Formats: sequence, C-alpha cells, structure tokens
Amino acid sequence: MFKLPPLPYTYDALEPYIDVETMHVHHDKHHRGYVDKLNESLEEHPSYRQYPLDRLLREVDALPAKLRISVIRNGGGHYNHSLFWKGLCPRGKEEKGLLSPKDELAKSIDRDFGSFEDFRVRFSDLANSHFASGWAWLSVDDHYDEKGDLTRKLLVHTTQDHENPLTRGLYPLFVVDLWEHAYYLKYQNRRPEFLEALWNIVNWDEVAMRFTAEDQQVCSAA
Ligand code: MN3
Repeated sequence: MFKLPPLPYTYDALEPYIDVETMHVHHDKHHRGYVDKLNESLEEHPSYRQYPLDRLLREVDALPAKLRISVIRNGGGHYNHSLFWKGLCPRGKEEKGLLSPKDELAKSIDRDFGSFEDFRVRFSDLANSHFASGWAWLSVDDHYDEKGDLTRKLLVHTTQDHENPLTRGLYPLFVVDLWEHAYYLKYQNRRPEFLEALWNIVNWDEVAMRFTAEDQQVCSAA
C-alpha cells in the first residue's frame, strides 16, 4: 500500500510564494486522492502490489490494461506530487534573490542550456505555453556509447496530465505542477506569476542530490 508522504515542511512554509490554503487543498485532497485511487486499483491486481512506484511507471506498458491506466494517472499523480514537494524549500524572510544550483549540476546546466538564466527562460517558456493540465520537468537522458561510457544530457520538457518521464526512459530531477489547482487560489489564471515566484523556493540541493546519486533508486520520489 502506498502512503501519502507528509510535506517536508509546514503548510505555511512556502508563503508568500505558495499560500497555506493551496498547500492544504493540494497536498491533503489532491495528492491524497491519487494515492487512494492507486491503492484501490492495486487491490484488483495483487501480483503488482509489491512493486515500487518507480518500477510500475517504468514498466507501465507491460501492465494489465486497467491497471496501466490507473498507474499512468494515479501513480503518476502520486510520484509527480511527491517530487514537486521535495523540489521546493522554505526561504527566510530576510533572504533575497533567486536560488541557483552549484557544482556539478550548475556545470551541466551551463553545458546543456548555455547558462542558468537560459535554462530558466527555456523552462518558463515551455511551462507557460503548455496547454491545459500537465507538468514541466528538468530531466536527465542517460546514454551509453559503444565504449560503454555514460553521457548525461539534461533536458526541459512538459508532459500532459500526470505522465511521468520514467515512462519515456528519462530520469526526473525537478518538476513544477501546471494544473490549475496548484496556483488558482492565489494566482488565478496568472501561471507566469506562479512560475516566477517558484524560482525563489527551488531546493537545488535536493535536485543536485538526485543528479549525482550513484544509485538513482535511492532517490525514488515516493
Ligand atoms: Mn497537483
């Protein structure tokens, strides 16, 4: 059985960027709903109950049809929200200025996007132009060449509804929820304002940890 993970901070910790009411509804109602529905669908498929969420998503094409749809919707909903909460962090009232990545992650962002600023613009443009519900991602595309050497390319992309990058063979590092329930109470239809606010509270240490972890399984989101 999957469990709703508690938020890694208090409900009001992301104020003023994300309001306390949105956090309560989003985490306690929306996220919980996906966990409950995922568990319900697994009741009918006991042989898959022991699978970790990553595996259900990676192997989604091999699942029985009814379970597959639930894993895409509710499994994705559970994983994506878990990663979304972890990718954000509270800021002190006196702290000013945007947060930015360091070390290996910063170098890779410069290499693959030109600069951190170029990355931010690209991510925001994609997120703002994404139609209807979905998610905006920073993911890694791992490739081995003929010699067996690993290259890790960062990419920004969006997915529709609750689709998760694991189902496309990508590994997600950071995600922003683009469903209206993520921002409507405070920002109404102003998604760009919500996006702009979020850059103040990105937990780049968490993103870097996922990027550098040798065993990506330990960084499972949920
Ligand atoms: Mn949501």
